[in-house]
Amino acid sequence: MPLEIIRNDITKMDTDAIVNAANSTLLGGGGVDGAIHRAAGAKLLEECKTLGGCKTGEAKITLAYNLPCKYVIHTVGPRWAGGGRNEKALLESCYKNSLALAKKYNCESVAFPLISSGVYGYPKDLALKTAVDVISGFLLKNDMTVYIVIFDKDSLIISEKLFSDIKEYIDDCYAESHFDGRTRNILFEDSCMAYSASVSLPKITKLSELDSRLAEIDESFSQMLLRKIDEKGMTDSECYKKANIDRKLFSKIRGDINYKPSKPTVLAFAVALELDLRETDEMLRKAGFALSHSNKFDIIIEYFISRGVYDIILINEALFTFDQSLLGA
Ligand code: AR6
Repeated sequence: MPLEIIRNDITKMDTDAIVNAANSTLLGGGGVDGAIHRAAGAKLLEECKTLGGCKTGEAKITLAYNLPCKYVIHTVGPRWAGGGRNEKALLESCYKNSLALAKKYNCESVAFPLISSGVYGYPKDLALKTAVDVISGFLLKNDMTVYIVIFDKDSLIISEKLFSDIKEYIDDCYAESHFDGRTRNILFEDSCMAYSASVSLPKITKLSELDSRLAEIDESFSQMLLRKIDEKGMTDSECYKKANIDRKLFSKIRGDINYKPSKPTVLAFAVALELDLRETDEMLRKAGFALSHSNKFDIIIEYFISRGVYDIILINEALFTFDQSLLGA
């Protein structure tokens, strides 16, 4: 997945580069800055001393010494002062300049902390939105895997209103699924008994009959995906980028008519193609899956699709908040 939001300690990331939320001296500090310097060892500070500091919104690169990554990109986020002091544009610059440096150093993967959202006081939801907007814009034109690493377990990413709406929807769906489940089982058992009493199963006696049935096989997942891309007037790259699916995986799907995708991959394409619930269900069935009210992941996806909300980043933030795997590869 080109953009992933994960929970981790950034010093453990073995991406090509990690980004440090530093201060303008570049000589270390608290928060993620302190953690990175501790894990990298004293040589990082030695190299930082040669850089002559860094202005807010700008970025500088060093080696990573004892860290598992190759480079550390140091950027200085703005202090939050209520939003009227150009904070958003400065924070955008942090991401843009860091990504440009990562690209210049041929990094294929880079991990960001939520810059400015700790000591510098930037509200976490706004900080995340800016991070996602800038990174997504960059990924439309560049191939790179970018991680946003969230450290503190309890940081609520989506708004409280959306959180409580989704929670209510999940509770309702669970209740409904348990009630339906019981009803459906009874009906199913009854109908099985009636069926076995009255009907003898059709027998396929000859191999040629089996052949002809197999010849009537339905459109595959890969065929449906390519057909829908055409019908929606999208290019392949518009579709896989919107789905947050990487180009290599898309090529595999395109080249293999019988490709078996994972459920999150199918749903990522359904969201990118803005399929309604019926079409989403059809696409899932092609890959052997179905939406179920017995798990939170499916209910959350259904919540968004049924409301016509196809913002994959917002959906992933909601999935992340509810501890579910994300859409995409
Ligand atoms: N891995 C990932 N994220 C982390 C980690 C970690 N190990 N530790 C903290 N965070 P902050 P700022 C998160 O305060 O707001 C320093 O003293 C943290 O939960 O590190 O840009 C500098 O020297 C928060 O969400 O950076 C500057 O003086 C995010 O990283 C000042 O703080 C950023 O929090 C910079 O403040």
